[in-house]
Amino acid sequence: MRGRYGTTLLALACWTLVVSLAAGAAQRRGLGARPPTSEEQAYVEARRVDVQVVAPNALALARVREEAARAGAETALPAASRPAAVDNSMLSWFPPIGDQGYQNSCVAWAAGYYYNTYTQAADEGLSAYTGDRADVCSPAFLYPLINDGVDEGAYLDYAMARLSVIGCSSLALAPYHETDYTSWPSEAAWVEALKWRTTGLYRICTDSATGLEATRQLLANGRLAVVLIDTYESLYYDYPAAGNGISNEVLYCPGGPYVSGHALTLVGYDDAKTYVDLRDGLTHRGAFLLANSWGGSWGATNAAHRSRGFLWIAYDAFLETRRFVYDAIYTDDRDHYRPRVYALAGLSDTQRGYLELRGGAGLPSDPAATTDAVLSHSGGTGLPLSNSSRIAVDLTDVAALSADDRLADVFVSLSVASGASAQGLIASVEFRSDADSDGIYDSAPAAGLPVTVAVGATGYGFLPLYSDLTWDYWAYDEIEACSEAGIVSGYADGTYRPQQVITRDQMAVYIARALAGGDKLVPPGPTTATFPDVPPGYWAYRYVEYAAAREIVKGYSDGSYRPGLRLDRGQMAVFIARAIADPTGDDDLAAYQPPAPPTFPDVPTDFWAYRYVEYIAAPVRAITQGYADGLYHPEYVCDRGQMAVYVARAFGLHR
Ligand SMILES: [Ca+2]
Ligand SMILES: [Ca+2]
Repeated sequence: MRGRYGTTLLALACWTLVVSLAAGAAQRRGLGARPPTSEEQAYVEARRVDVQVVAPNALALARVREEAARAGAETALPAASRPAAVDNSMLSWFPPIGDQGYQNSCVAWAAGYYYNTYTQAADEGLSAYTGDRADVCSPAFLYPLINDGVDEGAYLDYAMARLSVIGCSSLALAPYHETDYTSWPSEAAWVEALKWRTTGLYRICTDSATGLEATRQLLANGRLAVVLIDTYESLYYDYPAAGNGISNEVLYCPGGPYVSGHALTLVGYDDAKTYVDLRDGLTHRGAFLLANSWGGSWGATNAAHRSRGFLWIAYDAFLETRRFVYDAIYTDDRDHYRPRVYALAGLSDTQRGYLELRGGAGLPSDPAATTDAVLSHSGGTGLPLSNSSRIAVDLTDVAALSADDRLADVFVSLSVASGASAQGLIASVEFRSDADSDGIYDSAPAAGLPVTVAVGATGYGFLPLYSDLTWDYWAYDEIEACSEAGIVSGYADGTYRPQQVITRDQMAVYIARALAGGDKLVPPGPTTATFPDVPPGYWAYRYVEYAAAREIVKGYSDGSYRPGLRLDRGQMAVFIARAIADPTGDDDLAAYQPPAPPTFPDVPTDFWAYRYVEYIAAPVRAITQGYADGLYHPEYVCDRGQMAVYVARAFGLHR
């Protein structure tokens, strides 16, 4: 790879020249493969895997047999792993030759239009060759996201890496206009792009015979790859005319002054393709076939002579001492992929290039997993972003979602990099999930939006388990733990109502469920009621009876239970202490020696619930710590948030 961008300075120096040439030429052909930014280089190097050998697949071996059959019955079946010639552009998955015009979007044409169209068409059985705009990937989706807001090209490997994170939408939803290189995709395009996400990023170094063979095998396997080439004037102006490094439509060495970097797509090869290298005067064999994006009237034809737009590059050209064609880059695909969980984020900012947007699962303060950045140094720092068009963030890889689950505890995060001059805004986030994979998505909004995000800070759009909670609510973990254990559930409107005060009948329900191991395991209760004010028909009858049977509740001295009475923190201590004692009730607690002096000044030794409060406050249990003022406040009523904390700690429940 050393030397790949050895001509960077030259490339930059030549850039003005290229633009002026392009603008003045009769045929204005865009180019646009530029070196990576430092961020792009780090990103790619952290993910790209080098491949030395490609094993033949079933298609390659079938092609070998076909080739042998064509050659005649007298030819023995060769022990080859690939045929002598392959042209994947003949397959129905390959789109018609495209034309980038004078926009420098070749990278998006190679990675998006050719590579990903073909890859997805092969996966999903699409007839991309018809050019149906719904079946081909759009360069206009990718290019504005990776060009830094200017029409000066993009980094090929990074474009390929982006396919695995954001995918690429169809041309139908992201029409291509050669004058527009800054408009970001529509919401519909962002969403559609997700189904065509790839995975992985691979490089075959093509500066050796083994690398070239691996590349040929990849093509024989029915795959494509993209490649960067230093374009010289003979290619830019003269190809396919012979002379100056071109013979029999084969480019075998650079000719004329350097013009610019250019991205092309490897579609095939032919071991028998001949050309005469004027430097040695000898006939050589073997060339790769590449698709260009300079329209169908340019270049060579493919094997079917169905279309022009192609270019042959000699095998040996890859091995030139002074490299001008570089490595083969490709990916794997996600088979028949459809996202199960994604978010739509409505974001506003005046400098979109400072934003970093990603998804995650778990609490933002302690995420279980986060996605790759959907936006990062994207599209130029000088251009704005409006929340009127939302951006899709695929959460499928990070969000655990079983078939009957309601989606919760997922988020998108927006960071505004330091250096920005204005804060960002998360105006809205909608989460969509398709747990049963029927293609119909449920929808839920993030809580607590809009959120402004200061420069250098990160903001979140979080989907809580209950719509009235935020991820930083003090009892969030415990409420969730109690919910997962089946001890408490929310209201029909999706709220939890954490500040709602609980009553004595409700507390019996929570305790019974916690002890029994779920609602279904709480028995119906006896035929005769223990408390006259909790008769067999009462809604919480079986729970109160369950708690009474275990001596967790004893009722008042008049024999009543007073089910509708609000539960205070003194009573809560009694419920909890008796429930976690072994056996339940007061037997075990009788031997308990509370500390002296009392832990809380407002729960003295003669307070009626003294030993219970001390029992649950004991460091070994640490179920309560009291308030910041050092008091326990036994007279305060308990709300549903506090209850969840008591129960989760008492029963060792964790999210
Ligand atoms: Ca796919
Ligand atoms: Ca569904």
